[in-house]
Amino acid sequence: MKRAGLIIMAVTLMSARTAMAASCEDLAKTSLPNATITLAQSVAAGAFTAQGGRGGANPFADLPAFCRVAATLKPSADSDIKIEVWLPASGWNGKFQGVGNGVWNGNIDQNAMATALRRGYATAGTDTGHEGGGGPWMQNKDKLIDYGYRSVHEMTAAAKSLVTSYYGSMPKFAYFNACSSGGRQGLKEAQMFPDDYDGIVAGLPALNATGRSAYAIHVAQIVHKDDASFIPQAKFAAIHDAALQACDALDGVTDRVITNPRACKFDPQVIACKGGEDTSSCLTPTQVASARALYQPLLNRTTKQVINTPLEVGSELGWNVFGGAQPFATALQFFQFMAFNNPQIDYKTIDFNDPAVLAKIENDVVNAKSTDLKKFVARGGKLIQYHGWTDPQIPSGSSTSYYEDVVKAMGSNVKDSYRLFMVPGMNHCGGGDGPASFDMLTALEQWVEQKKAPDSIPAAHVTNGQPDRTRILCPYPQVATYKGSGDPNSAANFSCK
Ligand SMILES: [Ca+2]
Repeated sequence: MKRAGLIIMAVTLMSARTAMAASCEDLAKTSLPNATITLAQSVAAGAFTAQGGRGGANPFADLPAFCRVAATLKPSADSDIKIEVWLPASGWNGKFQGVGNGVWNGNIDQNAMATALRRGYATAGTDTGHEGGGGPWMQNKDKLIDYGYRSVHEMTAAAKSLVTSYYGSMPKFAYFNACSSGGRQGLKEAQMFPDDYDGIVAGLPALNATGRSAYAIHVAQIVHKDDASFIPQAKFAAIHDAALQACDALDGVTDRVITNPRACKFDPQVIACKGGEDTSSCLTPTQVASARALYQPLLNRTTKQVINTPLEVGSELGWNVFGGAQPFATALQFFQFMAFNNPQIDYKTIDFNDPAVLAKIENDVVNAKSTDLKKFVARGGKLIQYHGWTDPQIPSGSSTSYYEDVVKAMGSNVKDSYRLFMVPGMNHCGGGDGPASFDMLTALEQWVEQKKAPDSIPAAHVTNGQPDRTRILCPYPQVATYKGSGDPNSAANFSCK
């Protein structure tokens, strides 16, 4: 077995890197437009460690040998985009995977790159052109464009060039795979640079990043209107239990997961405190009013248009994100640094009826709301989007609304190129009581490479590394429906309807 494995490895190595291939160190001489290559270095298997990391186990100890390239890209005079490209020294799967970032980005996600590398991918990541979170850089038009969409596009072009130089051939397929702000980056790619990727996984995309920031501040204003309006975190479990009481069984399985929150009517009034009491298991009248308001969208009062969809029934355990003691930091940074150049802004004074504020919330550089996927579809691109119904950071309605808007704009045949999978009981990029463990990239590979469209995707709920419940995820608007008999913890007893 060992000998056969060695021979296969040798053949792979030979077929992966042709006579045209450059050595890793030679990549430093690659000519890339508007770019300076700052590092081209062979890294031995297991030798890579995180910068600044100390103590504890090295999370990269299992990485195979790879060629590590770093570069700085300057598509505009103010740009300062850092990228890294990692190229497997052997066992390359012939493909490229771009990875994305979370929140306001500002660092290269080496963990996501490592995941791609372990699967044999050549991979790239970027800091999107600035360091750290939201800040004064947001007032710089070019830096905002870099963050909004240009950095990922430029990274992709540079990475494909380096892949081609190193292996002597273009990647057979290119994928983008990320969640949160990275999901937003994926949608931006499909909308603006349809030739960059053959397939895109856009998880929990912050596609309405600015509207979401407005909604988070709106929630903070509700719960901090006065002391009585605030809902202490100790009460979230009681609200969640009451929501489950009202909605959990509607899907035929009582499992603390609400399969379709939209099918459910829940009024937090059901746990109103009686006779002037105030305990962690009930809500005072003002707290009932706050809780009701959190389930309502933020509307433009003049046009009645939805600025952002609300937190969904089932998300209550995560309400400290928007409804905690302090406003959601990412949302506040949007108003401090991007919408207004005022780090001292008092969030309580932000008036969502003020046309000047509303105008700032519309931001096509950052948001990814364009429903025109025609070019991406025409070139054969495939897009898998997913979102946890109980996401407390990016209310999941932005994904269902966007999907519905795309179908409206492009017709229902768009499902041959674009599918949305809503994940019941999943929080932000994972976690929760639902089946939050799944492999969207494999589903995408099969769709792109074998034309096998994902009619359902296997998923599991995992406890201590062990799956204790399997389910299927279904293309929206279908939902995983219990067949009515058999083990409800087995995916085999569910179908998409
Ligand atoms: Ca249920």
